[in-house]
Amino acid sequence: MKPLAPFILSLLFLTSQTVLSFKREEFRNCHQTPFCKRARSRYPGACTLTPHSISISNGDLTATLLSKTDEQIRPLILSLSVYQDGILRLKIDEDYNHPDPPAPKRRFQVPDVVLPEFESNKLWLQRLSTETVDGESSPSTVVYLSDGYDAVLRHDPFEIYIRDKKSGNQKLISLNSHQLFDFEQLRVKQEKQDSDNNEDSGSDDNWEERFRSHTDTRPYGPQSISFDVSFYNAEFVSGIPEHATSLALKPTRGPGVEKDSEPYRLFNLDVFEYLNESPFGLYGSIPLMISHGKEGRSAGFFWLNAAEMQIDVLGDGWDAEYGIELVKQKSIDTFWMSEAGIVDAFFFVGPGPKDVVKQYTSVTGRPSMPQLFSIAYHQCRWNYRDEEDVENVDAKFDEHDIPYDVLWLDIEHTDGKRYFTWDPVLFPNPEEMQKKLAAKGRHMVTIVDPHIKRDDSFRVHKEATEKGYYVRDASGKDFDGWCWPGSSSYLDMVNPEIRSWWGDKFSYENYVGSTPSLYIWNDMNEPSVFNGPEVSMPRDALHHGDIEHRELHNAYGYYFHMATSNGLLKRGVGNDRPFVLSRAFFPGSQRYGSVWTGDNTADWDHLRVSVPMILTLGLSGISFSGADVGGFFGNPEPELLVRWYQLGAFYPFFRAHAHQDTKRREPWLFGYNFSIYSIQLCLALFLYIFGHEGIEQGGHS
Ligand code: NBV
Repeated sequence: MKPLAPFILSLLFLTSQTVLSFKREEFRNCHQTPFCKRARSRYPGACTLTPHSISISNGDLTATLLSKTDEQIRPLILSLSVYQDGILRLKIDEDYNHPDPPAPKRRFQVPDVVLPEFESNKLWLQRLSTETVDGESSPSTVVYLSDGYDAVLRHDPFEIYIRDKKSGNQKLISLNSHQLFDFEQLRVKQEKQDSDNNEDSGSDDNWEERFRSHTDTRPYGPQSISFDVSFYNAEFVSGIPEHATSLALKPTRGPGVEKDSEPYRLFNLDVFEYLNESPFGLYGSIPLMISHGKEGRSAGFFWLNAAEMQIDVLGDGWDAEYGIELVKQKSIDTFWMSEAGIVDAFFFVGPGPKDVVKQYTSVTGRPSMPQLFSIAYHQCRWNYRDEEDVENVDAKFDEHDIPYDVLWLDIEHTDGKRYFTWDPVLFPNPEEMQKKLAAKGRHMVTIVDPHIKRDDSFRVHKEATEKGYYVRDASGKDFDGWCWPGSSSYLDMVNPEIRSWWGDKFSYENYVGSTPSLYIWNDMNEPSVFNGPEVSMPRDALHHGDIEHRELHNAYGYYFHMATSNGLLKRGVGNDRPFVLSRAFFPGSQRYGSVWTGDNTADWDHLRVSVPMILTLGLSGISFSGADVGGFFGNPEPELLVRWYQLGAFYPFFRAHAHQDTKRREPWLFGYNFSIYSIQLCLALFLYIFGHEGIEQGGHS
């Protein structure tokens, strides 16, 4: 028996690891994602589109893109618009006036992200000039962007770039320089195609798509878009959160990169125990990339598109793989692929990184001014059990003279996961509890998730059903998925009427037991659906206006956050600045509150990676963000917890949080050692304030 013991022990260890860790097989990789696989197999030079009928219409340059080789495809309509600060916007969409064959429906253009003030700052184009750029065989149309820059549309092969007039017309940023552009057009399913759905056949039969036990009916066939974007004279590129990885994005293809390496994925997902150092998509998505080069020169590229996106950073010499070494100005080349939507892209000229962030936030909005209390320390745990627990924790902070401003309640405070309610036994007097905290100048935050319990006695569900406010499944019925409350439905937040109805739920009379010192936490808004494909909503679910879920997936959480935040604004007096924390995010989320980096783990790697994650969020407009101090999963050793507090003090959003299965870890539970470390914390703060850079290196090395 003896030799069996280590075997059994290692087996036990391995199973516990599998139960606890990231379940890769639940999520698709690029190879299992048909649009990604197809796009990655394209060759440079494959695009045969050229612009025709170039003219000015409504102050924009417009053109029709036609294929030189395939007359079957419908024309595409391209437009270039110029805005203040040298911002160039490129749109490419189907030609909806084309009769033969007509587009079966309009593709989704993300509303409510671009600020109306930005739109009104469009500079009306008066004049286009045509020239033949040195060394080119085909002419180009040139558009004046600003005193320093021109936008150029090269005709054949089709390319769009910005040139820097002050540096001898060198390119700054370009699209389709390697002719990887592709735009799969919407189609109508023909009868004969129903029986045949082999994705890999390469034929016209790419309709249904399967992943594990899920089938995506894909009623309009493949509809992806892909293209290359190059950043010239750049040393590295950053951005495209959310990934648990470095600030400078590592190449995902090219010499020295493993053959099966994945692109950076942007697909909002509820990932259980995410991995450190991974291109895997997490809870939020911002398709903004910022390049940085010598002399502090930066440029930016933003693609406003809410469908699943995959982005390759191509390492130096990637083109050699195709046997074509392209002679070109030094650049970092990237390859962008999205499952659906349109091209609605913005080019930012910088020149510094700060300018790029300013230009990007002039399009999507500046971060809202936070409530003063919310930039202080927050104490959270899944869950503070009952009112007595809340009272004790609050009292202990005073007893130990540890400053804190906000106490949080997770899902267990509700009556059966019906949000806007309180467990009648554990929290019988919620108003009194909040008032006691408020008397000391403290606030409370409660969780409100997007899954609504399908229970007819629950008012929110009853009303939502009667009004037809839920997202529908592919057959047109209210979508029914599994989440914390059991059988649940999801509000169709892309519809402004539903957002406004949701907002009203935060009024004091609707949210019984809430007081002016109560604020909100939106979790699970990717949205997370336990029994859905990749723990989310099926891509063929239907939203308002027959928008497929695939087209807006990455923006779902954004609309939920927006509706909640506007609800707090509406609720009245004293709440002129809402505070809403959200797990999912999208461009523009900075206008509605803060975000955090989700379910991290109590280990040194997660402490370390929180720094580039939060910096990347900041570069992408979301300056108010943080990571769970102490790590959500697992039990931190005292030194790790202390170091995490030291670092967390510098997170813009500073909250300790822990999983319900972890040991209690309120700061006074760590005794003498903790106090010693607290002294170090003060020292570190002191050093930081006086300009030393010690704090970031103060962690475990
Ligand atoms: O609501 C429970 C947790 C919450 O504490 C955490 O912060 C979220 O990221 N929630 C996820 C759901 C359960 C995760 C295992």
